[in-house]
Amino acid sequence: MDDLSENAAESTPQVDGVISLEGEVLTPLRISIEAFSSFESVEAAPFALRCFTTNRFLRDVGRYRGVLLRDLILRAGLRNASPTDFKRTVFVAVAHDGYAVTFSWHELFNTAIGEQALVAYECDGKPLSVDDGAPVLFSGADILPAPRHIKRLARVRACVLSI
Ligand SMILES: Nc1nc2c(c(=O)[nH]1)N[C@H]1C(S)=C(S)[C@@H](COP(=O)(O)O)O[C@H]1N2
Ligand SMILES: [Mo]
Repeated sequence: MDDLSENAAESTPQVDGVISLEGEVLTPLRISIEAFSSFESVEAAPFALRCFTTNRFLRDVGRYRGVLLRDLILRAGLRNASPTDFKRTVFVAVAHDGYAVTFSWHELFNTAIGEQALVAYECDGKPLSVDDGAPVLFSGADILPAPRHIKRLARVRACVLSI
């Protein structure tokens, strides 16, 4: 399969290490971790993984390296049929097991959260394996990191909310 192909369909099977950008984007994409080298990489600070629901400490996590979620979204391009669509766009990030979380356009493109929301492929200089949860979507500016620490990210869907 191409590292970067332009024909992600809803029925596309989920493949380990390949992330689909889909929904209300200009060009639905499938991007493999190998193609991440064509994006600028960013490094996150080490942190304590703590569950939101139980407040339980799970473990310490080292320095993730990855690409910004917003850069992946920009590669697919946001649809803007009406010039204010982006202001009510949300992104649903879905893992292989169906676990899903949201990010809003505002968070990613107009707050500090977007500067630390990354899809990680390395931790402490070592490649993350599928067993480690790769690719991991991690929101480094969240108060409690576990809910938006998504293991085995499969796809990101852009949805323009209706009012
Ligand atoms: N893919 C996926 N990622 C996930 C979850 C999940 O169910 N599936 N649960 C989240 C929650 S609520 C917690 S507390 C942590 C648990 O991390 P652990 O299973 O690595 O200890 O993973 C987060 N990331
Ligand atoms: Mo959790």
